[in-house]
Amino acid sequence: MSEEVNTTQYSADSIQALEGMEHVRMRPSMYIGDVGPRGLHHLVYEVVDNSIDEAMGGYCDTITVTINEDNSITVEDNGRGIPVGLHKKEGVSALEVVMTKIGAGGKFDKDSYKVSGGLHGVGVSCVNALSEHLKATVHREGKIWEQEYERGKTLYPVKSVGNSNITGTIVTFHPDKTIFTQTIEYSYDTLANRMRELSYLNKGVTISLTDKRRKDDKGEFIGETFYSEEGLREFIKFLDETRVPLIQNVIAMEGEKNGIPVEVAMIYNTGFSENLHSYVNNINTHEGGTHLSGFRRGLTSTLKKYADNSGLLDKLKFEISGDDFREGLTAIVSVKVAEPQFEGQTKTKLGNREVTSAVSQAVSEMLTNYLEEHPEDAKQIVEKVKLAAQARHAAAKAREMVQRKNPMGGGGLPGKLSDCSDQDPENCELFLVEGDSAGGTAKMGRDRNFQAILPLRGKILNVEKAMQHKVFENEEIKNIYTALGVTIGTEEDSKALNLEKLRYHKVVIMCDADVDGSHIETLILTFFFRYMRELIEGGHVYIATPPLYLVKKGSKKRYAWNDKERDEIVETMKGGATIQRYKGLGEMNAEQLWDTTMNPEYRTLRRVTIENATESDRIFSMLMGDEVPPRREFIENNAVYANIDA
Ligand code: 0RA
Repeated sequence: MSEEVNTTQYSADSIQALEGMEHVRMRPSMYIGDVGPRGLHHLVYEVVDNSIDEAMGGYCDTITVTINEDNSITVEDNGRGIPVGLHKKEGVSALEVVMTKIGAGGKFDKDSYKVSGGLHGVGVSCVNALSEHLKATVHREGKIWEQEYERGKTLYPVKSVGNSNITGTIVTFHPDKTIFTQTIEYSYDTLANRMRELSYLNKGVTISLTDKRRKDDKGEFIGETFYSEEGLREFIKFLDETRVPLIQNVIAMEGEKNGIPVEVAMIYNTGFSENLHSYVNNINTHEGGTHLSGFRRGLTSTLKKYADNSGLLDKLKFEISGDDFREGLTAIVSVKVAEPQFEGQTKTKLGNREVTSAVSQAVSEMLTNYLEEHPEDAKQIVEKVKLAAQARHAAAKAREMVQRKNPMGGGGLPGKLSDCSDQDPENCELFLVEGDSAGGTAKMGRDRNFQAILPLRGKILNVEKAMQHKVFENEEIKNIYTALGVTIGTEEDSKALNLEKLRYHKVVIMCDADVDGSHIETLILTFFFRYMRELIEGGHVYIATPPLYLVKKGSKKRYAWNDKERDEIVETMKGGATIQRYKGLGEMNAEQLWDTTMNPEYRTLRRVTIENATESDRIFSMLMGDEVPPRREFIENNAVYANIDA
């Protein structure tokens, strides 16, 4: 492992190490993606990943993560402890090398599935470089060892500070405020979601999270412990909690194919959406890739063969397509790849060719067995596929209508759209407004040069409960497609959204700031999430934030977006102020709407992002699905945007 015998290069290498750390501080986004909330949380994942690696090697079963009162983070594991002995090549303790040399982590453990150049796996040294202070404590060889750093610079050589009869590693870091200028406040929910996900992906490992900034009613710190006995099997149950299962069991397998560790779990539900989630080395591959292609291939060929042999599809008049096998399917594919190649816009698409057949074979074997052993379930699945094929046929017709009406196809824009005059999509904004009356106000208030208005009638269709053809037949939804100028199908993927002719680069959902408004907002977001996810991923979807109050005194007018702001304004006006609560957009006049909500100079738009597709999927199916109790609980907890980070 660490002790390579080569002393000649030591000085040159340590200079390089320093340069490496400086480089991380100069170009942090190159290493952790960005320096906003995402990058901030990435630091934690980076440290936890190291402990997970230790757990995957079988050396560690417990990881604890603590958000300390001052927003510093402590990650502790009961692994072997980072080696502290002399690293001959570097001439210092191995611990110091791990903590201060960019890219050193992987060298210690050649067998681990480290992601180099990917999203994670840049190493704990990166976290060190981006922390104003970091302390590493190692329990190993009967002693407690310690070293501290400031902005990646070692404060003292590794020293022993006491005796110990356990082993493990403890890292506490304070993110550097001068790097993370936007915020250094950790989100409990974001970390909890990731720790939960990790516990499903690495069964048998206990991961607990404690938030020392907050206490519950009993005076105890907020926290959760995540542990999964069954891994992906349980993950599927968690994802499909609010859906109605079509078959009795989760179908799952775990094993190695062509030297690639593959884990797959799937179930069918009575719904219509396809929910595929894929991971490589514990990283969510949002853009899919070869492992997902392998899954699809194995699924399609196995089910096709079974259906053909069973004669269940004999009377079907049209060809079954790959999509038909995936309606109402929730599946997770998780592979471990030694040298993953990541491609795609966000570098979350697996490119390694050899993975396709490994996963495809694994799925074929797993599914063939299951279908043979569960003929009743097999029948249910084939029947569902048949229905899906019929519905797709109907949907294709409806979709053609959407395409034909496309402006570029010569069909003209929707009558209800008040378009803007600028022709450059980059400058243009489309406001989706609830109701004709608010639509009218927005039309008067807007800057017609670059702002277009599309009023939507009342409640839009709940796509979570509708079959595809109903979605494409829906007037409001057709209008959204036509107004945006987007079509379905690209050269690469017949189902992908084609954004080439997108007519507005900002699509703004503008609803009342009340319960109904937020419901409509969720309906629209559900539609975007299920049918236009690429639009969200492209950063084109925004939510407008109309004010809640107008505070007036004489000719003085101020707006407030929450109760605290309102009270502060009332205070500064020193008595005699009148407060108007806006119950809806309709109560504002055009000028007020422009001033507060539409004028780029003063408005606040929240960009909708998909922080965690797995979690968003669950939230949408819960919010919009059939089962009422969890939805009510969720809405009562009032966390509609828990994972739609805007
Ligand atoms: C390389 C070798 C050994 C342990 C580790 C890495 C290690 C790294 C981290 C990072 C966080 N927690 C960790 N725990 C262990 C040990 C090699 C040996 O004992 O033979």
